[in-house]
Amino acid sequence: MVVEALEVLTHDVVIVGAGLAGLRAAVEASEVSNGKLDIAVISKVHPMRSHSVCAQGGTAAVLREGDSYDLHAWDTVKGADFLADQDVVELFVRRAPREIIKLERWGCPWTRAEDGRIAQKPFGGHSYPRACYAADMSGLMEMRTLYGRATAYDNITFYDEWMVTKLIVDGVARGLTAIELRSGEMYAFRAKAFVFATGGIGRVYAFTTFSHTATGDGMAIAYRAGLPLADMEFVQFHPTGLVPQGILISEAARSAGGRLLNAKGERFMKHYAPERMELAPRDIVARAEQREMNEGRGFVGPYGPYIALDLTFMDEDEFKEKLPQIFELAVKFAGVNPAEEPIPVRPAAHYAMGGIRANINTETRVKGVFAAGECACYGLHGANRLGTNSTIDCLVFGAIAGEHAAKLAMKNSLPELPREPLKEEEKRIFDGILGSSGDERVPALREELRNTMQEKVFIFRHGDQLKEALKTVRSLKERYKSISIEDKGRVFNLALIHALELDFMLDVAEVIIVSALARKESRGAHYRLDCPKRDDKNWLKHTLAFWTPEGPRLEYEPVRITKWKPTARRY
Ligand code: FUM
Repeated sequence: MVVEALEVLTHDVVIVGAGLAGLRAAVEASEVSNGKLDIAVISKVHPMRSHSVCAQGGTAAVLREGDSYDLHAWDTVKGADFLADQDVVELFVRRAPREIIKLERWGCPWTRAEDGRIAQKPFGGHSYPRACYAADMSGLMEMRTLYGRATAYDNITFYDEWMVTKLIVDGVARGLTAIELRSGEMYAFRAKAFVFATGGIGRVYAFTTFSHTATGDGMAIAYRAGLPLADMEFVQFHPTGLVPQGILISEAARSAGGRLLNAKGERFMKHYAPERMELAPRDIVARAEQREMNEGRGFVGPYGPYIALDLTFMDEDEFKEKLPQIFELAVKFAGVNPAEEPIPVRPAAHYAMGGIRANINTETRVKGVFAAGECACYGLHGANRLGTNSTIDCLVFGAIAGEHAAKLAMKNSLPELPREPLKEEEKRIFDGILGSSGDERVPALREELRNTMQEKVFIFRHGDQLKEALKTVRSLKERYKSISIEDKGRVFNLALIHALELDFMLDVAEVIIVSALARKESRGAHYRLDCPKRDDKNWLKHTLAFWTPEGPRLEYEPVRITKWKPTARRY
């Protein structure tokens, strides 16, 4: 397709992001409209390179007699340290099973139990084995299934390797701008409804399980357009990032019996979560590991301290059958045969509980904009998400977003798209960023940002360190104004893409820090050494961050409690 720059491409529904939530939204929007709506899916990478393919462990749902919706909901609410909106949790657990079955019917190769039913395994913080899985490649198999399904509809157009840069809002959502990487040209998109399903922010940290593309673009774009970001102080650190790269070693390894050991050979989780041990919720396990290392009980290696994940009770054949991907990752990326020696791990940035504030129907505060999956915050995960509740979040709320976006698009007409913001955006990017000739370099600024977040906005936080981090991020924002990009070409200019991503990451990092600095308590994944207690009286509320030229302005919103009053959280 050859089109003029800033040509306006028109669809009924535009979905940004082609991971689990985006694809699920696309399929639902297509089905709800009986194939009548014209749907576009825009993705910075080919859909099968979306970060969702990296999900390993599984997808939670109530499928068996001994389990119940209330139990799944309770586990989620308690895991969330009571910051979850309970009406959202109740809807979520009820809608989860049908998503598993839908995927099954669409061809997802779920691992089977001996009786032929979909197998389920235990996961951290869940009181029942409710994680459905496809070996240790659950995300990949779910993505293959959904991508296959979505490409079967001829009313869904894929814009692969297109990067969205701006959301245009004027009362209602009016359009988007996006760069086609292949040509380097910018286009505008008009639609009646927009769904953001752009994933997480992991790359804001130096040590992360996330793909290089997880730079918080969608969150920053929505924030700049006036939508609040909620609960951004709550960043999940997964207990088992492979040392040295941070690649995910799934909790499935601990579900299979993997033990965490300190350098004294001690199974230290007995001091922190004596009942659940290695399968306590992630905030608790990650904090325990970090404490062990901080107090000198970690192993010392060429890449810093680490904890041993011991799975040597399995022989190589059993390992390769049950956890094939983990076996390969340990051998190829750490040089360790995990059937013979423990895998070196430490906590790695893994998930944003916060995101674009949305309601139970995934509607944001701007009419026509919906958000689903990790980039959204409808209050499902509160202060700490349970493992396997994320892929199912993408499926449940992706479907809800697709349905509501489709219904809106079927009854609304196309809003006018003003030309002025399009021209401004083109100028900002091509004259301002690509044309700039300062002496700052994007990779250097990005590394400083990621190291600052890693050192000062990590598992154990302190007000003084957060203030220092904020100062650094604000100075990086100033220095960003003097970057230059050596490659001035348009075609597949990844240097330009990295510069745009850094710009988004700086905004997201600032929101995380400002929200964390304001929250003077410890809850879930947010632990303040200077305020170590949970404080329900003052802080049982969601943080909302609004963009202003001076930095984020915070407001708060009450948590919706239906059945479960906050109690002490013991495991
Ligand atoms: O450990 C894991 O497999 C990760 C699962 C999740 O984040 O839900």
